[in-house]
Amino acid sequence: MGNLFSGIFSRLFGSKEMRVLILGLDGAGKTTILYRMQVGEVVTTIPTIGFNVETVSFKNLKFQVWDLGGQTSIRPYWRCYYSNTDAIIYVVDSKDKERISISKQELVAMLEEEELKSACLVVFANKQDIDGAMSVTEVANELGLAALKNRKWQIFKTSATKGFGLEEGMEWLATELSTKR
Ligand SMILES: Nc1nc2c(ncn2[C@@H]2O[C@H](COP(=O)(O)OP(=O)(O)OP(=O)(O)O)[C@@H](O)[C@H]2O)c(=O)[nH]1
Ligand SMILES: [Mg+2]
Repeated sequence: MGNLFSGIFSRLFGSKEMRVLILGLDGAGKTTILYRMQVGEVVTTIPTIGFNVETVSFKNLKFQVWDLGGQTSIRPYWRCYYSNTDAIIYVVDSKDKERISISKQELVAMLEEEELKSACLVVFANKQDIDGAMSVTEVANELGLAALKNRKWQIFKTSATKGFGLEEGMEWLATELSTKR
């Protein structure tokens, strides 16, 4: 009886892990964000060649979070991880004005993929602790977010090192994903 109920409850309220990909150009702060979310600390990172994957618990949800390397030569491998993805966290270095158009191109190309059709999108305008960083509105404009069709999306101003904005983003994601099921 207990098992029956716990079975029903876990189906309703989710013991199922949500699959989340963290994508973005190299140096945007993806790995820093993953470990900040998981252990609540700033870890020293090296450029990711391949991926890191961790389980992150938030509220009553469990996320299986994949952090993929963002260097030019390894971006083509992102697509190997797309299937069954519930959400994408797209990380932008708000200080990197030179490469924001490349970041947009990668985002647009990624969102055209059939396998990601129903994934919701959280954009982290990261490194907001740095003077001269683009504002969250500028980042949203540069990425052309307003033009996205048939996509649940939201943008947050974050600093992975100072630790702000990430929780708000996860909160939004948790709400989106629990209503989606
Ligand atoms: N000032 C500041 N620095 C940050 C922030 N987030 C990350 N960094 C720094 O940016 C550098 C790159 O961070 P990573 O997390 O390794 O970047 P990544 O996106 O995983 O890069 P790849 O693995 O190469 O794709 C590190 O030195 C981080 O400490 C932030 O919010 N503010
Ligand atoms: Mg990394």
